[in-house]
Amino acid sequence: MILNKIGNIIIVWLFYLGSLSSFGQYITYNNPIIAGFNPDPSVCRVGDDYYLVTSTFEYFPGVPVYHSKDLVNWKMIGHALHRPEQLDLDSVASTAGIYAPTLRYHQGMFYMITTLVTDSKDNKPKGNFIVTATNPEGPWSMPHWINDAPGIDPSLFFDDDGKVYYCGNYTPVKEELLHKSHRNIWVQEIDLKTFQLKGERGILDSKPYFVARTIGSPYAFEAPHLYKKEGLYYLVLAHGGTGMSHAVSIWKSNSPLGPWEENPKNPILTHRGDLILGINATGHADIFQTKEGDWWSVFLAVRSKDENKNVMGRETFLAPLDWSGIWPIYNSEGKIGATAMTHKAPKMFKGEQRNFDFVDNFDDKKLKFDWTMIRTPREVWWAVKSGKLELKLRPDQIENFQQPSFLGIRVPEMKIDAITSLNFTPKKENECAGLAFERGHDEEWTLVKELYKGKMVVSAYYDGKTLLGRQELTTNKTIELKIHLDHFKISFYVKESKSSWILIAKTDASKLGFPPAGRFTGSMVGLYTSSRGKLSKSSATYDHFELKAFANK
Ligand code: 6LW
Repeated sequence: MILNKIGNIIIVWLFYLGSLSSFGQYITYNNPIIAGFNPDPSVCRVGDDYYLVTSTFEYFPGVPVYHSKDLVNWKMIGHALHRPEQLDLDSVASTAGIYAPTLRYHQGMFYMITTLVTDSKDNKPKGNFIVTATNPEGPWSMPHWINDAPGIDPSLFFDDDGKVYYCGNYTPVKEELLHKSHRNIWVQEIDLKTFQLKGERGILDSKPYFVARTIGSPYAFEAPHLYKKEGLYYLVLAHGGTGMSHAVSIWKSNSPLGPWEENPKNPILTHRGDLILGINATGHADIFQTKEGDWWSVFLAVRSKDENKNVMGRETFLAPLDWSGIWPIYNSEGKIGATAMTHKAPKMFKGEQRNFDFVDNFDDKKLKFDWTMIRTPREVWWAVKSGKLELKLRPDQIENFQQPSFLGIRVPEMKIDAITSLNFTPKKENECAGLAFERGHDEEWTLVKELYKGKMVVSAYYDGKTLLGRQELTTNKTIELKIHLDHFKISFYVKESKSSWILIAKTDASKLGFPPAGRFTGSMVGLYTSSRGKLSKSSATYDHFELKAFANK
């Protein structure tokens, strides 16, 4: 009996040790906290609840809203731009669309402020706008466009005297430009009844920074976020562009409109010149305090030891801040001014961190929030019913600037399997259905069932045109399709009932790894149908989709 009890105690203790960083020390968590394409994170706290938003560019719905109680596990609970009438992404180029959002909460209302970037010559509404909601799951309001608000990366700050400030960046006039990416920061009061700016504009000029630092990254001042602590105003911003030179710096002032005094220890966060840790491009930070009084920061980073080698894009990271002195210090217990793959966890975290696998058996009545489309849908071409997903075949193709029947999931690791089971009878050679893997507008691979010379086949294509391999099917029953990515090799498989996986093609995918600065988005993999330029009445059904992520492999 006593032995039994001791045995139980040992077992429980061993289980608990599994979540400790080292023998008897403390609980840790791993970065990224939200894997896959999730750049420009912004957080707000409401009591014990934390909400986070990220950028979505040409993807719909726009701006996912994540919720967490422990800062480590985040669940998508909806989107701030979830209705087509809120967000016109028709013909928007890849990496245009919705840029860096900021999320704030004030007196029962959530405010999400962001920028819609579209071609300067089109007639669409564009620029900076706010949507509001009393429930972060939605519904969110229609956009309130802000007049005379230049630049990108808007944010809001609620002062304790009732005033609210807008802050963003702008490009100086031509004569004052020191560099093609020279940007300054501006702050101005905003009236949230009319959603318009008022009063004078305060400027943080980056010129002294250019003069003082001939090396480093004085250009592209952006992502300004205002905070107040012990009566002082702090302006945190990013600079150096969203690639290898990305950094976060801070200024302080007695007034939200400046003048601003620079932290002599700037930048407070950067992985510039550091390829060893496997984390680069750290920047675009938001800072917040827990209910318990601890300070934390979310920011974007790219997992890679080499600037060209990342498939996921910019992801959301979390790092501890020590703000016991005047200036906040990132990672004061580790490498100061940096982040790490593993940090000591927030107090609320109990030790179990979710993985980034995704499974959908289509048992819900609606599409799960994780599914993402390219551009704004103008008709409903998907239906979830009786444990199946039905996708209509439409003329739009994934390799064109269109709105294809594609539902994608963010790719969360360098090594993944995406598997689906498909029921589809192509009636004409232009009809196809299966899986697609894409990044931005330039890289698309498709693995589709189609008719070829009167026979049912599964074909793998690059860019919709280059045939990589083809397998004839023996029956017209349900098939399984698999795309396997292993770093920069991508392979395509088919399986008929009872047979094993047949490899159709394996190819190099190193173009997926453009430097992050050139690509704001990340990779997506998911379900795809098309009637390739012609009208069709056909549809395909899927019973199952699964994305298996092989972490750190
Ligand atoms: C965003 C800017 C940036 O607006 O990249 O990395 C831009 N930071 O702040 C697009 O995400």
